[in-house]
Parts: sequence; structure tokens; C-alpha cells
Amino acid sequence: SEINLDLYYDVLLNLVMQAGKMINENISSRNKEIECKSSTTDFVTKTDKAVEKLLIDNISKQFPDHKFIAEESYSGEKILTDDPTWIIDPIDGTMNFVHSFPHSCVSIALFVNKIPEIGVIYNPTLEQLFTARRGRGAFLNGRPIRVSGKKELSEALIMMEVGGRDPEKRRVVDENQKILMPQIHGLRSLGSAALNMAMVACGAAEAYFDFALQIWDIAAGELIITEAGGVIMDPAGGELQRFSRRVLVASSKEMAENLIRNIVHFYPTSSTTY
Ligand code: LIP
Repeated sequence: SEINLDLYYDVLLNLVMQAGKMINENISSRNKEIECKSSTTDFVTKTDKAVEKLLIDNISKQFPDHKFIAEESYSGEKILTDDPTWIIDPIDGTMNFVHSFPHSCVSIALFVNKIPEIGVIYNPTLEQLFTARRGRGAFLNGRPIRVSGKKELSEALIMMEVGGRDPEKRRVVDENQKILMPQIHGLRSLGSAALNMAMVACGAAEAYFDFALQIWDIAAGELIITEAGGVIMDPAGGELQRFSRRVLVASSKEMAENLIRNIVHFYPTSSTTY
């Protein structure tokens, strides 16, 4: 059937608001029905599952030929086709959600012909709605956002996640902190890849990089960062590989290059959470 991006966007925004309500109704609960997934720090809750079901059930009812790549029902296939494909993280920052730490979001992108057309990241607890349509700019609660444009590490607030129990991942994280701290303004981690990317997009931070993500953590952020004038690439330089689990976003090409020159790297060898 015919592509109608305006319609898809309206349908999505409506569902995202409903998803936000579900997150807010449950984030303060002390009984979230938590299960472990790939490791003892990788969780899913009944709310992750309920939000994903809300989104997939409603979108597929209205657009039966659309495809999904969604965290809690992922087939493991590393393939993005030309078909309209919704890439969904029902709760990015599940660890935060489990702890009632108010930095969780729903993150959704729509790709058509492998090109991101719609990106939405919503933190319902802080009422921050980041949106982008290809070619139309990026917005926070309806107001246009822009990266800071800064170029030098000496003026940068850098975001990276400091978690991970795998010894090699820990070595890389510790090493990067040691390398960066003396050169930059500061280091921050929100515990959500999507919200970290959103912070760079709105100019609140200069860069974010990570080595063990999944496509649904970064799919909406990709369009939001580029529409906000930022760059996205592989953390070793070169084009973003969407299934590689690795990402770097920055306020400018120069900022990205300065980081790439400095950081040490981690290449995940399994599909688990590190
Ligand atoms: C999480 C990320 C977090 C990252 C974790 C994990 P989830 O997503 O957003 O920043 O460090 O590896 O992927 O599991 O909460 O959707």
C-alpha cells in the first residue's frame, strides 16, 4: 500500500503518549515484575512487554504490511529490508525504570527503504518529547533543537555509559575515563542510549559513544541527531553500521574526529549485554 508518513507519524505520537502513561503509572511501583534476560544486569519488566505489545498490536492492525524490529520480540535477524520497518525499544533505560530513576524513555524509529523517516524519543517522567522527520528538523516538545556545534574536547561534556561486568569491557571503559577526564569539561551517563543521544542533539552535551548497544537503542536517535545538525558514525570512524552495536554521535565532525583520535575500542563478540 501507499506510503503515508504524515499518517504514520500521527498514529505513532498518539501511541507514544499512551506508552508514556504506562511508564509513568509503573515507574514508582516497588513491584515491577522483573525478569533477567541475557545477564544479571539485563532486565525486562511487565511494562516493557506491555508497551511493546501496545505499539506492535496497534501499528500492525492499521498497517498490516509493516515490519518490526523490537527489543522484547526480536528474532535475532540482522536484516533491515526496504519495507516500512518500525524499530522499537519499549523502555530504553530499563535499569533506571527498575530503580525508579527518572531517565527512561520509549524510543521508536520508522525506516522506509532503509532510510530513517521518523524518530521519536519520549521520557514521560520528565515530559521530554524528542521528535524528528527526515528533512524537517528535530524538536523537543515542539521547539526546534540544534547541536552545540562545539569542536574541541577542552570545551566538551561527553557522555558514555560506565556499566558492564565483562572484564575486557570494564578495561576499555576505565581506560576511556582515564584518557578523557583530564581533557574535557566533564563526563555524564544517563543510563539510556536514546536519552544520551537526545542530550547531544539538543546541545546539552557534545558527544556520546558506546560499544555494546542494539539497533533499537539508537534507531530513533540517528534521525534526531542528524536533523539537529550533528554527526553519527562508527566510534572508530567511518559510516555507522546499524547492527554493529557501536555508535558515536557528536556536536560536529571535528568533535567526532577528536574523540576518535583519543578513545580505545571494544568490539562485542556476543549478543549479550556486557
Ligand atoms: C540499555 C541502554 C544503555 C546501555 C545498555 C542497554 P535497555 O538499553 O540504553 O544505555 O548501556 O547496554 O542497551 O536494555 O534499557 O533498552
